[in-house]
Amino acid sequence: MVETLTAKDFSNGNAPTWCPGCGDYGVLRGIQSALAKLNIQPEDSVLVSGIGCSGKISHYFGGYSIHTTHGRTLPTALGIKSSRPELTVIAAGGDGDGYGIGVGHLVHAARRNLPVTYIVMDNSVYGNTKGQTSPTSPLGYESSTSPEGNLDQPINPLLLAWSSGATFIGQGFSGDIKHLEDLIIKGIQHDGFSLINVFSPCVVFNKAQGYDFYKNIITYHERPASSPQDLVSLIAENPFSAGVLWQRQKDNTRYHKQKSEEPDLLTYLKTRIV
Ligand SMILES: Cc1ncc(C[n+]2csc(CCOP(=O)(O)OP(=O)(O)O)c2C)c(N)n1
Ligand code: SF4
Repeated sequence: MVETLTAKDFSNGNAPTWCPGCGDYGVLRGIQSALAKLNIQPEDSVLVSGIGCSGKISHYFGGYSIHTTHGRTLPTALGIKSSRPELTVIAAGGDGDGYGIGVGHLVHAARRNLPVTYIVMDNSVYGNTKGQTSPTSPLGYESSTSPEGNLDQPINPLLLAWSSGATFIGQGFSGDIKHLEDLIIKGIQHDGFSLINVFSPCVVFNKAQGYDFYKNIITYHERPASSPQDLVSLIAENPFSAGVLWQRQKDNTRYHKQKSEEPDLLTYLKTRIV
């Protein structure tokens, strides 16, 4: 057990292969420093990632990690948390992974409210496959899959999560690591599911939404919305609002009760061996 942890303790020494300037570096750093500040030991933490440039984040993580299949980040993370509740479980992936192919899992993870922190590196593009339009690409966004400009209304992940019952909704920016680190700490401390949407620029395929774009448009909020109406107007006013935007405590007694009553895996397996 390491007494005083630093972000470095959550690196496995592999050098990231992201493009220079990719926003995902900031997210990796935010996760590493948040865990160190919370004094969570690397062996007590798991990072589950999806497929995409963002999915590579688990390759660099110094705790346990799983690089799962496209869009299946959340079911994998929820499975781990259900069987090993004592672990800190972080799920991470891109907007394509989480809001496209995996969007159904977001809805059910929010309903179920298991204490898993879900960090989405939202660059509004499919970076890994060379810049196709994603569920959060703005209207008019031109790519090989929307050569005449995106005609589809982008989804709002925050409102989608809220309407599914999410008890913690935050938004951050990989260009502001200090703020992001604080957001991740609060997400991990929350007794329930937390969604943290992070604007994480793809400097190669979505140049219109680079660091300067976000710096000029983000507004910071000190406190979560006080009512659903407040949340909706906050997001309607500026979808680039950052901070803990929604937080509620839902009765998690059933989860904690089940957790304390469940035998550990080894004990369970022994009962199955005849
Ligand atoms: C089932 C399946 N469908 C499609 C793909 C191809 N694919 C790989 S990554 C990706 C999109 C990734 O975009 P995003 O989740 O936004 O992550 P980014 O690369 O931008 O970080 C796609 C469609 C795949 N690997 N598996
Ligand atoms: S293509 Fe975009 S998302 Fe992928 S590593 Fe490069 S900058 Fe990051």
